[in-house]
Amino acid sequence: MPHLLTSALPYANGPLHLGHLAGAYLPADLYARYLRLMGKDVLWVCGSDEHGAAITLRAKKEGIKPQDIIDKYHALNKASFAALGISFDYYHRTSAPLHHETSQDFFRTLDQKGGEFIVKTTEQYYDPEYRQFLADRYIRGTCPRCGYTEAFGDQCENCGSDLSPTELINPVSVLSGTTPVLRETKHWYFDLAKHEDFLRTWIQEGTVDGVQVHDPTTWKKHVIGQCMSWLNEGLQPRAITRDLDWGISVPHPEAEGKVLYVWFDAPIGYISSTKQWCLDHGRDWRDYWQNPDTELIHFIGKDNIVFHCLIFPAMLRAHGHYVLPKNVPANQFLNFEGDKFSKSRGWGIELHEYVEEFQDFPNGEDALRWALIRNLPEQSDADFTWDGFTEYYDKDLADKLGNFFNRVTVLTHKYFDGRVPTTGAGSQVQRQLRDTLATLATHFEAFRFKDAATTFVELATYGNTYLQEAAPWSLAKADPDDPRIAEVMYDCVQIAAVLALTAHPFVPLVSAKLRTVLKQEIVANGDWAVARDLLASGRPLIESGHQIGQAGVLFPKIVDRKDDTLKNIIQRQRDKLVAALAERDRQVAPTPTPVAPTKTNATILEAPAAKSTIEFDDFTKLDLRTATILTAEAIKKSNKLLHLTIDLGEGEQRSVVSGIAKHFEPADLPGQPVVVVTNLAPRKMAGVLSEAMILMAEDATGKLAFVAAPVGFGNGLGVR
Ligand code: B3M
Ligand code: ZN
Repeated sequence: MPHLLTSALPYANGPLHLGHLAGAYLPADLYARYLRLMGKDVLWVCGSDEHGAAITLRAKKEGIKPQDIIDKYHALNKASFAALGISFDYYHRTSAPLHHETSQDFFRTLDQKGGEFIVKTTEQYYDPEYRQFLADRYIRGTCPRCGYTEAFGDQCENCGSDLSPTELINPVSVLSGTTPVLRETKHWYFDLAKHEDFLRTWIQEGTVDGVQVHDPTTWKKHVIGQCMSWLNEGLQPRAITRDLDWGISVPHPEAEGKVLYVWFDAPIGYISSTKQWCLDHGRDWRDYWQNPDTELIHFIGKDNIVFHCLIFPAMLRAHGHYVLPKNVPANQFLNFEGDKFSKSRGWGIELHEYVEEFQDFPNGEDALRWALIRNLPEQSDADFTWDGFTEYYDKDLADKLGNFFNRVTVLTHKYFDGRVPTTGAGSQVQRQLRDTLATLATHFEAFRFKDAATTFVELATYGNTYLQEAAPWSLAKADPDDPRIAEVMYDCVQIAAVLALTAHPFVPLVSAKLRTVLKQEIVANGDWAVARDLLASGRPLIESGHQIGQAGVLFPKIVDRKDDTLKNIIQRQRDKLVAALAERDRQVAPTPTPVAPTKTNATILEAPAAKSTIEFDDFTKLDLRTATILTAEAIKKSNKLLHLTIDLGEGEQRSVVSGIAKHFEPADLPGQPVVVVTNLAPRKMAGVLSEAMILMAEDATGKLAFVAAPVGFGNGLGVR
């Protein structure tokens, strides 16, 4: 049964960051590596998405050609993936002639079928100065939902709303900076509504024409939820052509000067990538795409769900003969140190930066993979922090995996010259290893990679505890010939062998080193299935008498070391963030004024825009207390900030800078009860130190009110 995996084709218009890696690439890599260990027929394709207005816009901004942009970022992204062990079978590009042909053929087939496309003439924005129609991304204006003044014609990046260009207030052409005019133009629309019933049954029941093709209970709830909300709103025809001069020309006599919409050709990129790999390897691409036995899995981030679960399947269905995805285990988003990744704000770290800046970090590629795997945004948004990175590295890789391996090899050499001792023991450990392999497989097959990582660490913990409690060094002291010593070391070598083998999907670099140390064929070749069958039949993975090597220290700890090299590498990253924050404060950019917010929401002023799901433990980290404002005065340099002193009770006063100047007169504030976060790290704003943050609520008109207990309520107590 062929396994065909795809990962979202990244736009070749900029570098990728850790969030991308955790979304669509690392999970797919874990899955691909697992399947390969299991000896499956796996083909994992990806490539650069090299069309779309984002690329032409960037080229225009930099004064170079779109081709220069895609060449640069295709190479950069491909190299970054390779450096981090992302093991695509093929990384194609959508500018390749094979992809253009494949996409045009696809269009022609749908066109010739009749009934799939609707051709419509509509009014669209046109820039008379540049004499061209404006793609959605070429129009900016004010978002009608949140008032953000820099919204794009298709989406507001501030509130995330999907928009159409004519909804924008005060639209402006990005090309000329002038107000665009409406003009008639003809476009091809894919009649998605026609496929609504098919999609609904396929998503909800997992059946096509009465045949079960997948099990919907294995799909993530948020994926099905998003699909159902689209379906319940009713699907609309989607324009699949654009008036642009960059892209794949529409193969139709009446479509001169038009190109296919990037989201029409990009998913077809999975097919052309497969074709190219098959050409290179003497295989037939139809064995993957047109074979009902194929398990097709799309790895994506949640923003791409609609394209992969509704539009592309409908395209495949309309075309006929193609398999549909068996699952689309879309991930949620990864944030970075509590906020969204943002290049312009210097928030985050790009893959190529990590590779460069961590080149002296021992097994740094694996350290990053591991930190991300332990914290994948599988079911809800997650947050990457350098503290987390340090902790996962030290606790899991150094203390558990590295330490166990090192001790086992050292002790086997000490007591048995590195030869696996002869013994009759091991049934309990054998059972444990069998169970671990089974549990790991279940997690991998259900795309629960975080759980798989936990199971893996638990095995290392089991090994360490076993070794610690059995204490062969004490046994040897009492009686060097105690047969228990051989038993313990034999068992531990078996545990080490399973760890070395199953480490491969998570930390491939280190796994390769560990497997070399053990010098055993099944483990070295990574034959998971063979190992599983051996253990099941009660046989050991590594036979008595087998000679193993020495592991040495694979993961020197970050914390508790005499020299600070590793700590310094991480500290440099923290310093960058402190600098980014200082820059943000310096600019004190006014937040967009809401025009017509749809709901009342409690807001913490100056809080980051990203609101990911947090755990209860995160919430309890906030020290919320009641207080009273004592003094309030304007800050000269800022029309937004006020400098307040607050009384927390029991004589404790603090200085607070709050962005409420536009809403309140300083004279009205003394005596006002407030609720404050008291344990936020102090920081300077407009040159004044702020040692707490005041909580505010915002109503439907954008008016602010204090979140507070009634006047006279006692000060200085915690808030429950
Ligand atoms: N390039 C969008 C993205 O990177 C797009 C994915 C295409 S997958 C077929 O989010
Ligand atoms: Zn908005």
